[in-house]
Amino acid sequence: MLKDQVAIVTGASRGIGREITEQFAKENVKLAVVGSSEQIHTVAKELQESGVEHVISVQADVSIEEDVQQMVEKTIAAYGKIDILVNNAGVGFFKPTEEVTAAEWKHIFDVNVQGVFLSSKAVLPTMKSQKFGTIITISSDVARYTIPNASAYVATKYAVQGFCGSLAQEVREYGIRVGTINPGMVDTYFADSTQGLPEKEDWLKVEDIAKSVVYMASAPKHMLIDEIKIHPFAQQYPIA
Ligand code: NJP
Repeated sequence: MLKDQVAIVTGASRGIGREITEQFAKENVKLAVVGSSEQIHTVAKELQESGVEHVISVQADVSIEEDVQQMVEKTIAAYGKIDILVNNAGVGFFKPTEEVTAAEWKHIFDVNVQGVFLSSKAVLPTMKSQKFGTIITISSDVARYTIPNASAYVATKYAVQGFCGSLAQEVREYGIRVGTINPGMVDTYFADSTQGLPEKEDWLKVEDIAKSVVYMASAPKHMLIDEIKIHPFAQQYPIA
C-alpha cells in the first residue's frame, strides 16, 4: 500500500520523527527527512547505511517560509510527487504563564502552528494536482483538554487541531486526507528531556506513535482516519 509513496517527515532528526522514518522505510516509502539542524543529514546517512535506498535530507526550519518552499522543491526534484506529509516538528516547555517570555511564546507558535500551516500549504498544490495526498500532524492530547503550567504549548496544539479540522473539510474534494495523532506522554527528547530515562519507563514509546502514523497513512482511499488518541495506560487523563 505505501510502497513507493513519497513522504516528507518534519522533525525527523530524533524522537518520534526519527522513528517514523524507520517505520516508513520498512514499508518502502521514499523519504524526505527534514530538520532544522545539520543532524538531519546524519539521519539520512544512517538510513542509507542501513540499506534504505530512497532518502534525501533537507535542513529546513518549518517556521520559515523559504525553508519550507525548498523542502517541497527538493522533494519534487528527487521524486516527482508528494503523497504524504507528516507534520511532526514541534517544541514545548512547561512553566507558569507569568514566567513565559513574549519571545518564548512567539517561538513556540512559530514552530508548532506556523510550521504546520506553512508545510501543509506548501504541499497542497502538488497533492491537489495528484488528486491524492495524506497530511498527518502529530498534535497532542492537550489539543483536547488542558493541563496547568503549559498554557503556551496547550494553546499551540488547540490551534493546530482547529487548523487541521478546517483543512480536512476544505481539501476533501481533492482526494486529500488530513488527520491528527494525539498522543499523551511519549519518551523522547521533548522539552529538553532525554529519551530512555528510567522515570519514563511507563510512557509511550516512539514506535507506538510511528506505527500509528503508518496505520493512518495506509488506510485505503475510501477511508479517512481523522484522529487517533493514544495514552500510556499509566497516564491519568479526562475521558470525554
Ligand atoms: O520531540 P523531540 P518529540 N523546524 O524533541 C525538530 C509532539 N508531542 O519527538 O530541528 C524543523 O524528540 C527537532 O530537530 P532539530 C510534539 O509536540 C510529543 O516528542 O534538529 N524541525 C526534532 O527532530 C511534536 O510536535 C509528546 O532540533 C524542528 C523534533 O523536531 C512531536 O510530538 C506528547 C524545528 C523534535 O523531537 C514530536 O516531538 C505530545 C523547526 N523549527 C505531542 N524545531 C511527548 N514527547 O510527550 C524542532 O502530546 N524541530
